[in-house]
Parts: sequence; C-alpha cells; structure tokens
Amino acid sequence: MSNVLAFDLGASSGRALLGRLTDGKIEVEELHRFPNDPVQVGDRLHWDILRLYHEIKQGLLKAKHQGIELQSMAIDSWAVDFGFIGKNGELVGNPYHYRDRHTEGAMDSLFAQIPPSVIFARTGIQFLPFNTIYQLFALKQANSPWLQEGNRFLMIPDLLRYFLTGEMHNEFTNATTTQLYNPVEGKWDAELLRMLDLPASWFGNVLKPGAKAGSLSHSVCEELGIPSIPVYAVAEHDTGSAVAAVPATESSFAYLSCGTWSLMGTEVDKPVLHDLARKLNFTNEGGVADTYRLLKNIMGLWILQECRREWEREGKSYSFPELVQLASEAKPLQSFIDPDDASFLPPGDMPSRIAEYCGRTGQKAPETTGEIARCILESLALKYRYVFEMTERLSAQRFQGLHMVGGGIQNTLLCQWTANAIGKPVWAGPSEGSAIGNLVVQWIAQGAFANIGEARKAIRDSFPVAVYEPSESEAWSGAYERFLNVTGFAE
Ligand code: LFR
Repeated sequence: MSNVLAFDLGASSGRALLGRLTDGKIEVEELHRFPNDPVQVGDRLHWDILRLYHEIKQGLLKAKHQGIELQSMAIDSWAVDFGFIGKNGELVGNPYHYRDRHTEGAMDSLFAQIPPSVIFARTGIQFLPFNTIYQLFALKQANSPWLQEGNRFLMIPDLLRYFLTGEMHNEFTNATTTQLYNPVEGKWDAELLRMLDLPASWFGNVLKPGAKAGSLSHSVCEELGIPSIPVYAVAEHDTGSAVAAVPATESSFAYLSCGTWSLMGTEVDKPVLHDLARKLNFTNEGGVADTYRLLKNIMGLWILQECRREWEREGKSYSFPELVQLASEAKPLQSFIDPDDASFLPPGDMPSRIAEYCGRTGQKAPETTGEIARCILESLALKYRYVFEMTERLSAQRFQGLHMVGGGIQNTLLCQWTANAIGKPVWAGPSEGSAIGNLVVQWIAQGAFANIGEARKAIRDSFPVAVYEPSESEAWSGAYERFLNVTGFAE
C-alpha cells in the first residue's frame, strides 16, 4: 500500500487529498480543505501565498495526527501566475492573481512589438490576456521594482515547493503556460526572452512531471515534527493533472475539464503549430508523459459562481444545487451569451453584464435567478459543441463522445445539456480530476504504475463514470444555429 498526498489549489478552495493505492485500487480522502480567496489590496488582486503555505503545513500535520505514513507529496494549481525570489532567497512582493486588471491592454501593446504569429510559432500557446508573458510585460511597463529585485522566476506551485524544500525548480506543464517556453526546442525561448528584455537567468531548468524536486527541508520537518518525504514535480498545472486523470480507454479522446474554467481538447504527441490552430486560438500546453494538451479555454462555471457572489452581496444566498434546480424550472433555450466575451473575465456583477450582452446582441435579457442560471448553463453547453467540433477539425478525427472530469460534473444538468448539445454521449468522472492526476503521477514516479495508461486504467477501475446519452436533438440543433448567430461565430 502507498499513501501519497496531493495539494490542489483551486479557485473555490484548496484541498489536501490523501491517496491510497492498494492492489491497483485508488482511494481518495480529503484531509484538509481551506479557502483560497484572492486578496484585494488597493488596486491589485493578490494570492494569499503565505496563508496557503501555512495551510499546506496544516495538511501535513493532519496526516501526522491521523498516524498516516506518507511516501511523497506534490502540489498543483492554476497556471500562469508566479512570484520572484530575490538574491537573499526571499519572496519579492506578493504575487498577483491573473484576474487582476494590471494586464489590461498589455497583450495588444506587446503585439506592436512582437507579432502574435511569432509568439505562437515559438510557443504554441493560445492568446489569453493574462498569460505570464503579458503579466511580465505589464510589470515592465509599470516599472515594477520586482523586476529589479527578482533573481529567480517561480510559478505558484514551484514557489510553494521551494518554501517546503529549499530547492528552486520550474515545472514543465506550468512553464508552457507562460507563453515563453519553446516546445520544439524543449526549453525556455531565448529569443522571446531577449525580445522582451527578460534575463534568461531568472528561468531555471525545467522538470518534467514525475521528477523528484526535493524533499521536505530539515526546518519544515522540525517545525511540524514529521519525517522528511520526497516532493515531486507532477503536472503542476491543474488542467494537466485533470487530463492525466481522464479514464479513457481510447488512445485518442476528447476531454472537458470542467470547473471554474472549462478546458476542452485532446491529447497530442506533438504541438500543433500551424496557422489554423493559431486562428482558432487553440493552445498546446505541456502534459504528462511527453504529451501536449491541444485545447481551448472556455470561461466555465466562473460566470455562475460570480452571479452567486453578486446575489449574495444583494442578500440572496443560493447553493449551487438550488441554482441548478431554478435553472431546470426556467423556460428552455431563450437567450444566449458567448461565455468567452471579454466582459465576463474580471470578477464583478455578472447578472448586469449578461443583461448588457443580451442588449448588445438584440436578445431579451434573462431576469429571474433561474433564467440567468439557465442562460449561462445552456450557453456553456452550446459553446462546448462549438469547441468540440473545432477540436475534431484541428486534430482531423471524429470522437465517439466526450470525457468530462472535474467538480463541474456534479452539475448533472450541465452534463446532460452537454450531451444534448454535442449530440454524443458524455462520460462523466472522476470529479476530483486534478487531485487524482496529481496522485497518479506520484505513483508513476514511485514505480507503482508503469505508465499513464496503467494509471488511467486504475482510475477507471476505482471511480464511477456516469453516462449521459444525448436527447432533444432537434431543439438543441435549432438553438445551436441561433447561438452561432448571436455570438457572431456563424460568420
Ligand atoms: C484552470 C486553469 C486553466 C488556465 C487558468 C488560468 O484552473 O489552470 O487551465 O488557463 O486556470 O491559470
């Protein structure tokens, strides 16, 4: 039996999940859950990085108090965010959160200097305004003192790993999301760094998922009263871990990692760098076992989460199951939004932004809570169809159905509507995608699984997968035509 610990820092919360592997069966138990709320200070939105480090130590303590002997641990989180380590080995400043507005306009300003075609050809990464490259460019434009004081660049899981082990390493899956990593050369892109005037010495050697990245340091072990264990580099980009956990039997499959973000695509052996991939704004993010994730970001349940926060501010509080219930009672297929409209990216008053979007596109705005929730969920399902078809086109294959993983699959209505929208079955599970992907890569590193295929088989044997067959195909096909028109995708 092998016990390993996965820390998964998501937008709704951070968790420490204990994984037990016994005779090829995986069991997962949540040992610790903690908030991961960003902190607004003045104009800037920050990570609460030291509190998270504290919570990671609390997770280790909980394992100790339950008498669990751990073999290893690893951390995953969302991509693109980072901090700097100064010459004295300490953190410089408090890392920004990618939803902070400091990158507004940065992408377009940088394009005036480096054409997007050059950036894409060198990195294969989709253009998202918050990518690390634009964050760094914005810091440069703002003359941030971090750039003078910084000596090493570490992404969030790299940073927390450094606090735990004293070793500084950059991890591959996250490194690719910076849009500064060259997947063909297999290293940081020296030319882009030069064009941006960023010191190459900030960027360290890149560890692949499954590499040992240090051990808990003497001081951490002494403080917590625990023995030292290895800390692995896994797919530290949460989406990389989620895709590692897709329990597919096929060698090529379509997936949707469904949570605050929706990430849809397929796994490929080599990055797809041609013009169509750039035009469709697909990305090639580094994955496990030398694969790439050819995928596209879709705004996801974030819009509903933000509506819920807005309603809460107005004194009306709903649980997610209540919102789903209200959505199911509202009139079907009325008005649609493009979930990826730029107005939905920053935190804030989503119900008003939805009304504004509908006004702008000549549609009747949803009014009641149920109507708004329904508009969001149906629009997501329709956007999934759009991206599903693009994934098929780009990868020149037809998929039999769609694998859904992540917390969003608890929303059974969304799973069913997704099946209806794409007209193919949805296979949903497991919901703890990122944490399970994190665990299995640790087990591969320990030799408990020979490869990712074996790990995926164990996931299949250990967790239930719910099947949603498509229905109401005529209504959804008609809705899709209207969706394409109002969103402008029909052109
Ligand atoms: C999902 C995710 C996406 C990434 C976004 C921002 O949690 O990691 O893959 O594009 O967050 O980092």
